[in-house]
Amino acid sequence: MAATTERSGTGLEYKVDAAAFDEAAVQAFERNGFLGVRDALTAEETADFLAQVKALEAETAREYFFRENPQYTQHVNVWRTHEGLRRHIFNPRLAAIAARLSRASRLRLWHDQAIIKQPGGRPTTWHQDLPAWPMIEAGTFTVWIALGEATVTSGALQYIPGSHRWGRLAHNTLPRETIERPEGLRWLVPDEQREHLTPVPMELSAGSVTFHHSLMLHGTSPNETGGARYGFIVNYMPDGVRYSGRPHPVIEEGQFATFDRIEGPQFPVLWPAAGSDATGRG
Ligand SMILES: O=C(O)CCC(=O)C(=O)O
Repeated sequence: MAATTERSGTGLEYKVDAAAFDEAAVQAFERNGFLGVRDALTAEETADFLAQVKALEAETAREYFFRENPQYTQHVNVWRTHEGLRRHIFNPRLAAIAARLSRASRLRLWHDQAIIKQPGGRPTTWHQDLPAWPMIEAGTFTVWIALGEATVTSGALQYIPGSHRWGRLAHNTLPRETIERPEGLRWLVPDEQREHLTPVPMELSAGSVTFHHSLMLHGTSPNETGGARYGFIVNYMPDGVRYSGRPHPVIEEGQFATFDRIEGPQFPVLWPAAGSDATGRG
């Protein structure tokens, strides 16, 4: 795929080669806290990825963490058990873009998850990721991959630009009914930001992706369509991020002491990718 610097009306970048993410693109990511990339996966990759995620749904005996709630279902850390999905999760092109945007020289996998919003799925409540994660540093971040079309009607991600610079916010102190509504956002953010809350929806075609910072405020509308919204998340972690002591499903009890670096074979290095050169084209 050719890399271009064209911009669409939705603010998505068309750049698909890490080398095309110049200093201005990196600074835009740092300023806004998110960046969409159109057609980051090929049609073949997306079709194979989606077929494998649909196969996960049909499994009866799961050897990975699975959770279902009124917002979505999550199949977590499937890279450990599903060889065919691992190649998409370890995709060196995505890891190269992640390394470029984060300016990290070495990135590990924090965890992965298939995230499926069924028809009628409730809004994903406004939140930041970091407060739910067991990390001291805020460097971890996400790529959300659309495996089918994600629209406002089906529950596309929405962001509050710049909110990653507002610190850790206390969404756990507000009930779900409050923070699933855009008005509820007002009670989460610093007082001086209350009048400046304009969510930016990231409508994505299948194979397009959006990256966001771990302190980015994000949520979704409900899925009002008749079909499931299929997304897949890869969470990247710069090497050296430390454990805060908070329990988390992908960390075993006693695996780390507070302030230990989160590392080891359960958190594999995705960048530099095995067999690639430092530009991420390999
Ligand atoms: O897919 C969703 O509905 C929510 C995803 C999310 O919260 C995330 O990417 O951190």
